[in-house]
Amino acid sequence: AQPAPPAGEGYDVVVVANRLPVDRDGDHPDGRPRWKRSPGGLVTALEPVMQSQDGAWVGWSGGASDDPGAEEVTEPFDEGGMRLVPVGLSGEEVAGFYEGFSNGTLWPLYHDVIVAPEYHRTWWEHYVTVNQRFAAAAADVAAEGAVVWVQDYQLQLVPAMLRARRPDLSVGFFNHIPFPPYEIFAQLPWRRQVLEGLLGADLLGFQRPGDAQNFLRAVRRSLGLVPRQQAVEVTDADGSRRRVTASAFPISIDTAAMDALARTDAVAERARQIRADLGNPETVLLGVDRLDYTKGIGHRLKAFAELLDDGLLEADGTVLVQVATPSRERVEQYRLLREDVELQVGRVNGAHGTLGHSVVQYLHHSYGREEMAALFLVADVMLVTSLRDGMNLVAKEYVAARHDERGALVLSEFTGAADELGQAVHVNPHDIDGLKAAVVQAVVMAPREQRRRMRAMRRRVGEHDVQRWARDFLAALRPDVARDVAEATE
Ligand code: ADQ
Repeated sequence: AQPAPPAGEGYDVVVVANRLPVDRDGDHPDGRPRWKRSPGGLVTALEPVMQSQDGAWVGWSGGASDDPGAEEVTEPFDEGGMRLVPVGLSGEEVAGFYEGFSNGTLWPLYHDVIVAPEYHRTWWEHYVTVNQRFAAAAADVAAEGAVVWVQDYQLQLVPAMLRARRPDLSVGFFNHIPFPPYEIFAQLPWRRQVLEGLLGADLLGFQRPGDAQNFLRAVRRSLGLVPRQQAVEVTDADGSRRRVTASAFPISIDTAAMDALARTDAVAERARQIRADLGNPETVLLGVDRLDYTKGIGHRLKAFAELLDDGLLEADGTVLVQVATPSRERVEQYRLLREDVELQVGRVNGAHGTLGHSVVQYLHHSYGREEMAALFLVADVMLVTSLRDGMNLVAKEYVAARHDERGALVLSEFTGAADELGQAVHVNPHDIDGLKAAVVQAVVMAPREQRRRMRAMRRRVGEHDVQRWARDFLAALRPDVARDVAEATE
């Protein structure tokens, strides 16, 4: 074990995540790297916590992969009121730890094996090495008795590695993706090591109660520990006993910020312009996803194409806008997916488009928050058809943007969001006929019915925002720190 730093040194709250909360944005004239805050709710939620508490964020700067020319930043620096501690990865580690074990093994395994996970011992070795590096970096900056909050599936070994180095810390872990049923999880050749890694935490947070149950069942089946009331008792190397709790903390969005943005004149004007550019169609359907095989984009396009074929949707008056953010483009499965989706889009447009009118507008870009808010306001029907999704924030963003209480949300029951948004039109995306019926139901939904459903969903997302998610997790992990944050940010 590494000794705790001398009193008064180190940071009281440390977040450990695969990525730092900033993206490289070129250089200052004097050659120092310039940073811009990355979009995303996690940063927004944790910023007040970090700023009120002396916070540090440990993560990979992403330098080597995004821009092969850029030199990786390795020295800690201050930005946005927190200490940022970069963890460096070699090219081989990016391939083995990130593209390999994280995105080629764990991601498909934890999403119902939609594509086949690959098991490679070299990838696992990189995963262990890199997790050690993150744990060491966090152990170095954490103050005596600090709270360390580890994020997501790339870092499942960090909790135990951290505890071995620094038993004085309170360690939390949040899994942003599903935790699979044991029958699937059991495929993993390193299942024991992963469970033991996670059990280094005091509190394990999952998106849905079902994910927490899956985890506890895996612990029982694989390690023979018997859970009681969402917790298991573990014995550490020094013989001391400790309780580990696993429960659901459904993540959310910065609801007030999305609501306020969608109410601005600039966004309203942009929404009108987008609709006009689309030819003022009667019905606009929208999909917004990372281009990922978990999102069910193919199922959505198939249902849409059949509705046009059947004449249940009019090609003339209908546009499907599909925004597909480029993602993980160096992983083979993602390249194949992109080809499939683009082929499908071409087919639908070939069959139903006319000169000057494409029925599918396919956009393979990333957009700013304003453009996203405008798109949400344009969308009469929002399509979220994931085959499996930890939460799905797009569904919540759509609801938060619709201050006019209009629009209809078609939502896959395989998302975490479906647990909370009971008034959406729920679908099983594998059932193409059911999906088609749900799309039609959403397209013809009367304004009164839209309003009734949207109001209820807006109430839920309004009350359960990402700030509350962070507060609830922290309160369960360390009530004293949660109280300090509450007082400082009042
Ligand atoms: P993701 O799989 O990335 O997240 P999601 O929850 O939908 O999925 O979040 C995507 C975010 O990216 C949203 O905020 C969305 O607005 C934004 N986005 C998508 N396409 C964009 C584009 N073209 N331009 C700009 N922004 C875009 C993982 C899990 C989810 C879980 C989250 C959070 O897979 O299930 O909800 O983490 O825990």
